Amino acid sequence: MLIAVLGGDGFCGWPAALHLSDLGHEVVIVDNLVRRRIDEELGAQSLTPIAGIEERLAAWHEVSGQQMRFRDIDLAQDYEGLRSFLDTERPDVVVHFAEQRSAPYSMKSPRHKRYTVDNNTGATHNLLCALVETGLDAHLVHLGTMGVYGYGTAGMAIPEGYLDVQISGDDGAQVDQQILYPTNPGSVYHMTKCMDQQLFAYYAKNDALRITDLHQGIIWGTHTDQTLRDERLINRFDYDGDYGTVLNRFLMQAAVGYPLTVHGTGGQTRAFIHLRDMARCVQIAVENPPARGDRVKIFNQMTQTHRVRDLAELVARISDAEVELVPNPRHEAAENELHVHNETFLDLGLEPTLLEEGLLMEVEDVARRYADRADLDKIPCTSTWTSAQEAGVPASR
Ligand code: NAD
Ligand code: USQ
Repeated sequence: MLIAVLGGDGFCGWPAALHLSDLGHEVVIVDNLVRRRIDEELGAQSLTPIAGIEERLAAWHEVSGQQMRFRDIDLAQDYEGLRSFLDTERPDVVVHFAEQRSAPYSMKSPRHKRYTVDNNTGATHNLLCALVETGLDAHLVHLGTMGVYGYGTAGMAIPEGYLDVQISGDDGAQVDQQILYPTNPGSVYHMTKCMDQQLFAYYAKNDALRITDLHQGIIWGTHTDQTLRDERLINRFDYDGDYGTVLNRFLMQAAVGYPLTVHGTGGQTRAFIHLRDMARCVQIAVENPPARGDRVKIFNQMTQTHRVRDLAELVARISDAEVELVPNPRHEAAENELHVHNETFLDLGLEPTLLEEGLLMEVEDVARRYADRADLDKIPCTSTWTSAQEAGVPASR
C-alpha cells in the first residue's frame, strides 16, 4: 500500500514509518519539522543524537533498499499544499501523528495554548476536509490519547471509545444507546484530542470517511528493530520538563544521578505502551480498516497501567537512584485508579512488551549511553497549569 505518515519525523512517527516501510509498504513522510524548531525554542535537545530527515531517509535506503520520501508541508497552515499532496499521491492510508503533543508545552502561556489548539485542530480539520475535497477513500488512522477519557474509572474499566448507556424514554421505557465516552481532558493539549474526536465522528457520519482513532497511552522506550539498524536511524528521546514523558524521564534521571522527579504523591495511575508495540499497533490498525459508512473505530492502544510512584521505585531499585517528591506543577488528581479495556489489539495479535522485560535494557543501552549529552537544567518541569490551582482549588479527577 501507499501510506502517508503525517508527523513522520517525530518520536512515534519515525519508528512507525520505518516499520511500515520494512513491511514493504511505500511510505511518504509529511512533516513541517516544527518539533525540531521547538527544541530550539526550549533550548533542549533529544538525549539521543538524531540525524536530519534527509540523512535518515538516505540511511534507511542504504540499509533496507527501501526508498521513503519526504514532503515538508504544514498541515495546519497550508491547506492547498496538503490537498494537492493527497490529490497527486492518492495514498491508500494516511497515518496522522502530526500534532503538538506535550501537555506542559500546551500550558506554558496563552501563546502556547493558542498554538496548540490552532495547530492540532487546524491540522486535523484540514486533513478531513482535504480527504473529502479530493474524493479520496483513504483509511485515516489517527494517534489520539487515553487522556480523552480522563483518568478516573468510576469503578469500571474504560471501554474502547463507546459507552453503553440506558436512558429513561418519554414513555418511561428504558432506551439503550451507545455514546462516545464523555471526554474529560486534563490539559489544553488533551482537549485538542477531544475536539479531534468530534471532528472524526462528524466526518465519518456525514462523508463516510473511514477513520480509526487510536487512544494511546504514554509511550516508553526508544528503539525498534528498525531504528537499531544504523546509528543514523536512531529515534529521539525527550527528557526535558515539557516533552519528556514520565518513565523515559525517570530512566534518564537515574542514568545521570538526578533524583527521580515524582509529582505530588505519585499516586497518579496512567496507561503505558512500549514504542515497539505502538508501531505494531499502527500496523494492525492499518490492516483492519473500517468499512465506508461505519462509525469511527476506536482502539485503546495501551498495554499496562502503572502508578507513577511505583514506576519511580522500580527504576530506583534497578539503577540505585533516589526518588524525590516534588510539588506537582499540574492540576490533576493526586491519586487515581485506572482500569482499561484493550482487548481489540490483543485479539488481533499484539504481544505486549512488558515493563519488567524491557526496562533494564533501556537504562543501559540508551539512558547511560547518551548521559553525557544531558543538560540537567532542562529537567525541571517549569510549565504550571491553572489559576484555579494557584487559588488552591483541588483537582478531583
Ligand atoms: P512528536 O512531537 O515527536 O512528533 C510529532 C511530529 O508532527 C513532529 O515531527 C512535528 O514536526 C510534526 N508536526 C506537528 N505539527 C505539524 C503540522 N502542523 N504540520 C506538519 N507536521 C507537524 O510527537 P510524538 O510523541 O511522536 O506523538 C505523535 C502523536 O502520537 C501525537 O499526535 C500524540 O498526541 C500521540 N501520542 C503520543 C504519545 C507519547 O507518549 N509520545 C502518547 C499518546 C499519544
Ligand atoms: N509526572 C511526574 N514526574 C515527571 C513527569 C511527569 O510525576 O517528571 C507525572 C505527571 O504529573 C502525570 C504523569 O506523570 O501525572 C504522566 O505525565 P507524562 O508527561 O508522562 O504524560 P502526559 O502529560 O499525560 O502526556 C503523554 C504524551 C501525550 C499523550 C499522553 C498519553 O506527551 O502526547 O497523549 O502521554 S495519556 O497520559 O494516556 O493521556
